[in-house]
Amino acid sequence: MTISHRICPFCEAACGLEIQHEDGQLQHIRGDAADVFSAGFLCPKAVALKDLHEDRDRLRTPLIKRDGQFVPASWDEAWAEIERRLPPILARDGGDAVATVLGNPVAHKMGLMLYFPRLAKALGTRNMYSASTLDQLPKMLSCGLMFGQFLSVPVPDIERCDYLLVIGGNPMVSNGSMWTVPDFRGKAKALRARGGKLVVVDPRRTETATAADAHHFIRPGADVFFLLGLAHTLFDEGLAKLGALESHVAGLDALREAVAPYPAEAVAVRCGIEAATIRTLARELAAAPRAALYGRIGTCTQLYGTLSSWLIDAINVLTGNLDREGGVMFPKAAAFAGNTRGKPGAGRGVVTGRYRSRVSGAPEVSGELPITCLAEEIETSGPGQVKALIAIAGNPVLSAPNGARLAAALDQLEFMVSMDIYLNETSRHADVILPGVSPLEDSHYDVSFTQLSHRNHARYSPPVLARADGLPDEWESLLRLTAIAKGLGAQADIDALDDELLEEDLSKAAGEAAPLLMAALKQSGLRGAERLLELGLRTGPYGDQFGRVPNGLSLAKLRAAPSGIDLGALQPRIPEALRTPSGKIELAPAMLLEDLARVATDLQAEAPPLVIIGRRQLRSNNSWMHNLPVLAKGAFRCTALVHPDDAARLGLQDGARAEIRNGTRRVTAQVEVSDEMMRGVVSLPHGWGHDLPGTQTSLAAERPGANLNLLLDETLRDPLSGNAVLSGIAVEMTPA
Ligand SMILES: Nc1nc2c(c(=O)[nH]1)N[C@H]1C(S)=C(S)[C@@H](COP(=O)(O)OP(=O)(O)OC[C@H]3O[C@@H](n4cnc5c(=O)[nH]c(N)nc54)[C@H](O)[C@@H]3O)O[C@H]1N2
Ligand SMILES: Nc1nc2c(c(=O)[nH]1)N[C@H]1C(S)=C(S)[C@@H](COP(=O)(O)OP(=O)(O)OC[C@H]3O[C@@H](n4cnc5c(=O)[nH]c(N)nc54)[C@H](O)[C@@H]3O)O[C@H]1N2
Ligand code: SF4
Ligand SMILES: [Mo]
Repeated sequence: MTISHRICPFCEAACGLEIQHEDGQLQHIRGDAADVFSAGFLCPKAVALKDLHEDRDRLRTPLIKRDGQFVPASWDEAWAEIERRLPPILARDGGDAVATVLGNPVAHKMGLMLYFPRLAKALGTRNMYSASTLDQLPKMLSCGLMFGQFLSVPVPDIERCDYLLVIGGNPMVSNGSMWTVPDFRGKAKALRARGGKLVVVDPRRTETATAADAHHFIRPGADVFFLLGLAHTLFDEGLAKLGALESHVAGLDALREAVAPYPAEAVAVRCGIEAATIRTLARELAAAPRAALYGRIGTCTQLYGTLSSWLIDAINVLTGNLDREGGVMFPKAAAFAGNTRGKPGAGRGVVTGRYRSRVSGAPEVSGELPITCLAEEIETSGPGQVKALIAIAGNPVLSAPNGARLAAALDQLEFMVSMDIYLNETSRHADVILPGVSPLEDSHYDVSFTQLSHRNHARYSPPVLARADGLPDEWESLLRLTAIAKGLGAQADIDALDDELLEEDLSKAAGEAAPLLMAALKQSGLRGAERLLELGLRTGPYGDQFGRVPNGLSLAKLRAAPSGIDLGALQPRIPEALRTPSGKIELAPAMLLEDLARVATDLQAEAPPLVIIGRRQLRSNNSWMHNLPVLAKGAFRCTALVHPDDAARLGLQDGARAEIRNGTRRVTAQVEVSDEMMRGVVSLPHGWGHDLPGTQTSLAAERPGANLNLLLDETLRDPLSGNAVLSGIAVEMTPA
């Protein structure tokens, strides 16, 4: 029996697991009690790693579509097919004709994270899309504008916090997001045990709300009004105290002026929270010795996502809680963090709209365009039309609004490649599917989540099990696609290409030191993603700087610590972490102040009688874990939750089916009546709808569930970030 360690790849908590196996067979999965970061915590999904590894539906060989049918193919055949079909499109129509879509698991796969930029550069396309515009791009944009880097996202320092206000997040179920915090439940319990307070603002009395000291319903999509009311109260009642940040902010007066029209009394009806409650929450935030305001996906996936995300951190600044222990703080990751590179304290900041989407004119943000623009970019002819697509670990046919339109558009493509582990709702449209490897067959380091962790740490997982002969690692597949895109051919020497691209990077980043670094890296014997990790770690803020800092970090050091290396509690990082041109925290970026005009005209809007929101569930993860037996069993979870008063008003029966409509769009779902819903709000989880033809996820198809996103409107976006609106869409509901 062998025990191996693996960071769980399923959600952002990134728990350290202990995996027992024998002769290539998995025996047992449990939390690694010695893990320096997660200390043994795990959730039921971790155990499903075994089901995933063994799932017969999981693809192990490439598939090529011939006469409309997928046939298994060798890797050489798959590469040859791509070589035959992709370069001619690039040559004829240019890079923009080939779009890329990245899905959520990319963030959980070191090889995909580190090698996608290679492919993107080789394609030279502006048509880059990802799940970020269904998720966190508003937060990245507000943080980019305020702090100068898209991933400079301050996270609650929960272990030293006395007051935590959670808005639009349900970390008890999601296990935290844009905030890597394994065992949120345990940490929240500890916070309360030491006399602290947890407060939740959410249209549903969630699992997190149930465990909190207080919960307030909020009208979906109305967070910006609530937050303006909070900020107004802080100024109005003389509670705005910046403390140590005083000399590091710009725009305080402009912020005061911007929120002036929004006293709690003026926003209360619009957000559904009484003025007295808003004022009390502002006073509590200001009075707590150490407080954190944390907002997550509910505050992003709406028309005012960027404004809401901005106000959350502005309020953390106003209460003196940004960058102080027990407030919200900036992690200092061991590798890859933009806010640890370059000159500390100031930088170029971020800009958006360097180009715009061709059809709707949506601005580029962080190098991408809104995923809700993809269908129209495929459908609309003219120069720059998308003719081919490379989809990587994404299932937008289920995960993006109006997947039916996207599915039809995908069928119009001349060529599509999916890098995926299943033949599912999206990959069925591909001409070639390139399977990824099981998470137990590759090595891992959390490129992103170490930048969002509640405590600094570094952990590396080597492969648990050997890969079948000839099965490439995903970085190798990306590099081979890169070679094809660069015209080097399907049989190119990708190791030589890897060296060449790394040399290019090094000479840009390290100048004269580049040849020495390259020599050292070659000497390490490492390849691909691991070699980039070695470079990131050794040149990172804790690195050994290739020998110049004795005892500094390197991959060898991480390998020698299977349960990880603790790098300590978060430390204050202002001004060092800032990369704004002013070297200040920008409290009132012009783009955001201008956008407040939309808020002003919307202040009096009336609530529709019924709006829909989503819901995450512990035994599910977006669209792709419904095929794993250990998670799929038990009560059916894709139900429409409605408040008893709404059920009575609409004639809906618990357990019966109802039709939910948005104009001509409709789905039917089983009703679950529950007073955990706010009146006038129905909740249906996303990621379901596994009843489409041509997929190969047999267990998921047995209980397909309803696709929430069929009801949503792909034309609704936060104009600044391009993020889709997934919350608060008006619907009608009748018994089916
Ligand atoms: N209405 C509504 N819609 C939502 C949301 C919501 O809250 N409400 N949430 C949004 C959010 S936050 C997100 S992140 C998106 C997620 O949506 P997507 O980014 O589309 O991701 P998933 O649905 O998780 O699909 C992941 C795909 O990756 C494949 N996959 C899994 N592991 C691997 C691997 O190791 N390698 C490869 N190559 N492929 C792999 C799976 O088979 C699946 O096809 O959904 C969004 N959609
Ligand atoms: N078990 C499980 N864990 C997951 C995932 C999963 O699918 N399942 N997905 C992962 C991914 S990709 C992500 S991005 C994270 C997301 O992590 P979280 O943001 O914690 O995810 P949710 O549970 O969707 O929480 C969003 C909350 O916002 C509320 N909400 C909806 N609309 C509004 C609104 O307009 N205003 C406010 N204030 N609240 C609103 C919802 O009721 C819900 O409670 O979770 C990750 N973890
Ligand atoms: S909480 Fe997330 S990372 Fe931890 S075991 Fe569960 S799915 Fe894996
Ligand atoms: Mo997400």
